[in-house]
Amino acid sequence: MKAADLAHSDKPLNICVGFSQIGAESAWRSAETTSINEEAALRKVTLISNDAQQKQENQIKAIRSFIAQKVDAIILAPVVEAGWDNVLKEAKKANIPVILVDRGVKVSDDSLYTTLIASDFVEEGRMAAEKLVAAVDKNIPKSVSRTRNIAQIEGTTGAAPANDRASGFKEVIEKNPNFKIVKSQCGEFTRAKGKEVMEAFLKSGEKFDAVYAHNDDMALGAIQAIKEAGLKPGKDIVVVSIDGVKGAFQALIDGSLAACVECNPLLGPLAFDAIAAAKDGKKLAKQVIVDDKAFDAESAKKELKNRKY
Ligand code: GZL
Repeated sequence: MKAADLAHSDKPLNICVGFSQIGAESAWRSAETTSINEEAALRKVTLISNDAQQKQENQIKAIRSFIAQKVDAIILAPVVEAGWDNVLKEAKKANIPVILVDRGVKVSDDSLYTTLIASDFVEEGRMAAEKLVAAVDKNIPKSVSRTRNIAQIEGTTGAAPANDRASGFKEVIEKNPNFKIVKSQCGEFTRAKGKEVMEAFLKSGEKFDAVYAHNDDMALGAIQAIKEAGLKPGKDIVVVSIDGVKGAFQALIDGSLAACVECNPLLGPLAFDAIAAAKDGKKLAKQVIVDDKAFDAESAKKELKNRKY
């Protein structure tokens, strides 16, 4: 089901919803939190929020607390894919619908959640790979036969976007025989860790033609490390990332970022539309797919004034 097909209304819901958020690791995450908070106010929803500080056990505790408080629905942004069966069974037993936002889960029975509202991360990885290959081809003529070396900075280990963005990217790179991922390490979706990982890559003595970061915050950290090493991002090393936050748009415009695949975090309206549908007994598809598009310097210049995050 596409996000556009989810019925929308601004009518007040007058319900209580528990929201288990992963944390505040990136600009994208903060934008998502704001979107859910703002939409809750608009829809007259009492929102009980919990910031799990990146820990699954905190999310499980929060969900149990929401169940004890007999909330009408739960919104969950699951930090990792595995380990949710038991607590989601408790929510189901309490007849509380669970709406997953922005990351999926791997469960034994998909009736344990109502729907997942998220982008197609595998497709995001494919799009990022296509943009990276095109950008490197601009820097290195095809007549140069050597392997183009790629460094990958991964998102949180076990998280759906990290797993899927890696697999979509790999699928396309494998179709380009003279491109190779020579280094890959977790940067935890944060700018600081992304910079640290890139510094270590650069100190390893390996030569890189490109960096693929699973989100903008890690890409911006990597760009900082590349500059501090006396190299020119965009020229010496092409950088491509995913999210589409304002900082990335500025990097596209200044040329340090070659391409960025948007992953829309403004999921508040969709989350409450899904809750309204569930409360009305409507059947929802297991995934509501949020469409993404890729940006480069040209399109970023045009679009920057419209960006909300
Ligand atoms: C994607 C989301 C990811 C973003 C990161 O839906 O889960 O987590 O890409 C965020 O910026 O930290």
